[in-house]
Amino acid sequence: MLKVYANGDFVPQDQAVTSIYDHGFLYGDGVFEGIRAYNGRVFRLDEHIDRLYDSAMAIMLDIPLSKDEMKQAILETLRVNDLVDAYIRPIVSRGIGDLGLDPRKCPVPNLFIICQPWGAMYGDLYEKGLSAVTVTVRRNAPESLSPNIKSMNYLNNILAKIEANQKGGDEAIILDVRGNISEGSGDNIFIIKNGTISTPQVMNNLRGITRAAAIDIAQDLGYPLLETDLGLFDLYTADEVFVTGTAAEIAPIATVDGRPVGDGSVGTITKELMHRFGEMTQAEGTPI
Ligand code: PXG
Repeated sequence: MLKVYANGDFVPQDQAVTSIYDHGFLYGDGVFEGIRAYNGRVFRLDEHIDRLYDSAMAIMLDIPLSKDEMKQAILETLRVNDLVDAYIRPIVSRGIGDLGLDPRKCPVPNLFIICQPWGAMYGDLYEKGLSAVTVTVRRNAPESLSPNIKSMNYLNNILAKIEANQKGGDEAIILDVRGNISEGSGDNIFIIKNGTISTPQVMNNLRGITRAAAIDIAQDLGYPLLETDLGLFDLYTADEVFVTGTAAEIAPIATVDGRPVGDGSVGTITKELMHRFGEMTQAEGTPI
């Protein structure tokens, strides 16, 4: 059985538990990360740790470890589980309190690090392309709950995913309250038009680490890259569309709302980016 890091100890999965009075459970009060290891190396570990601590800072949650201790705890969790290709999920919840929502009732945060083996999330869809659907539920307004906080409250994303499921789509495309494209339920979105690659600015979406890697690759290959407001028009008239995420990697979109993207097959630039991203994840990263 896999072992989970639980507040400094390694325990079997079924013993990695917290109380129903943990405000993570009661209110979704906490933060997390989704990280991936490829070929014995953790991809962009420092970036994930920085984002975890920024999410925590945004909700005034003090993580009980230094960033370096967190890094070592993540690497050690992979080592005790003998994992070289894995998905890694650090979770920091507010901790155990009472039924009142005041976080001051929770003096000690709970830290868990879960790891498990992980392969390609979308299977043959990397060749065929995903069907994406726009959903009516809007992304949390940054003035209410910033999408930059990777918090334990994912109901906004889950509502989007439910709607995509109901509509028969592989992934949801979520607009923000102004009608601009924000992101998918668990990934960022890019469109390509006449050789220019565009993605929404980070105000209305999570500052994806795969998004940053895709931008690095696009710039390296010399494609013009824009971070800009995008609307439904841009989506429906794009030559190519793809999404990026730690779980999804770079995944091509073949249809949006039943409309074929380009000729409905995976575009050439998307293929090139997918290939380069594959090389990057195999070669880069913090050794386990
Ligand atoms: N946007 C959102 C809302 C996310 O949750 C991304 C973008 C991509 O970010 P990274 O840094 O991974 O490139 C995410 C990532 C899932 C799943 O099951 C995905 C994520 C979190 C939890 C589960 O697909 N997120």
